[in-house]
Amino acid sequence: ADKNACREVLKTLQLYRQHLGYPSTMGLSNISFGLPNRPLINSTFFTMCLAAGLDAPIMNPYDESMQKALKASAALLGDDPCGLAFSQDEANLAVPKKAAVMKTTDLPILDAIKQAVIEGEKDIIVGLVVQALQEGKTGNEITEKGLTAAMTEIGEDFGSGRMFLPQVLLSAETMRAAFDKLKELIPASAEADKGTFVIATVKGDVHDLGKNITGALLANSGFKVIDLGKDVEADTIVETAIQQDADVVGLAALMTTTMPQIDKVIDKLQAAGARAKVMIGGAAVTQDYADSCGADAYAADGVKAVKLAKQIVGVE
Ligand code: B12
Repeated sequence: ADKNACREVLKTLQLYRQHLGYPSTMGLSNISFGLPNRPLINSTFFTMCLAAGLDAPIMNPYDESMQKALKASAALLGDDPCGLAFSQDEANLAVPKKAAVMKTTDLPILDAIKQAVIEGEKDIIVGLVVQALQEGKTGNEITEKGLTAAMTEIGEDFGSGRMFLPQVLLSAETMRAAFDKLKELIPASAEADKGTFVIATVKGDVHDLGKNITGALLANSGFKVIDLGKDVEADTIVETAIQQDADVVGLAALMTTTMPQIDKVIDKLQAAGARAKVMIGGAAVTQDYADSCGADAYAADGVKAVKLAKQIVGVE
């Protein structure tokens, strides 16, 4: 075999693309002639050729390793945005689809919303939320039984390797679209007189779905909610708490790596003499952690957060 053959082919493909720009086609399997493990050599060569600009390979479409190489390359070369198709494929291989998956639109409405979030069906989710409200479901029911239930299942599947990051991202976007519509259709309560609640996801952490839900529930219960967003510097949180004379500062952390940020904010609030009580939440946080870092309250979910906030400001 010619040791330069592979490099020459790649160079040719690149030059061809640069100077001529026509689609290119070529056979692949001669490259492995006489070598052991031909499928491996063929699929490796194939991915190199794709990166160099090959458009139409002549190959056996039923060859599984070539198919996999094609899909993985599409994910890496940006032809499969965010690697979503690749992730869905791999997830289906890891767990064959449950027997008969019903079409989203045939399910009862809250189940349909849950399934649409899991499947990342961004196009239909807003319509489903509107339909659920028309059917008399409340915002809380939709949030709890539809959106949060979906995310809980996604969390389990992500943790156990049945779902991958691109899919979680798509589901998160779908959930956000649903939630934004809900907020638009059910505006926060008019009198925000129960107290001021500053809420944020701590520095280094971009998880904000649960924080948004908690903030919306608080706003709907009569709190003035100042949402600083996600990945927020400790100093920004402390400054806002002081400027706004906040009653409560709510902090979300979803990762073990970002939990120490909670301690940081609490220390800085104390140093600055803020009167606000601190309430913490998010997947990684526990009551034990709250006790150890000196937080005033821990809420496992948004409904609990509202209850505790009312206790803190003395309206319940
Ligand atoms: C969705 C999700 C994402 C989305 C987030 C999208 C978004 N805009 O939020 C994306 C895809 C971006 C993501 C990225 C990552 N993620 Co992620 N993600 C999740 C997942 C699957 C669900 C989280 C969620 O939204 N749940 C639904 C909501 C409704 O629940 P919730 O957040 O818990 O909120 C409720 C309560 O906690 C509480 N609450 C929430 N906030 C607050 C705030 C206050 C003040 C209070 C009182 C209460 C409260 O009330 C809420 C409503 O009832 C979790 C798995 C899990 N088990 O949580 C992993 C998870 C949190 N992610 C994880 C990881 C590792 C990552 C990445 C590092 C992955 C990577 N390799 O890149 C990155 C991190 C990026 C970063 N720097 O932050 C790990 C963390 C592990 C750990 N213990 O540290 C988890 C646990 C998954 C896992 N099992 O490995 N992720």
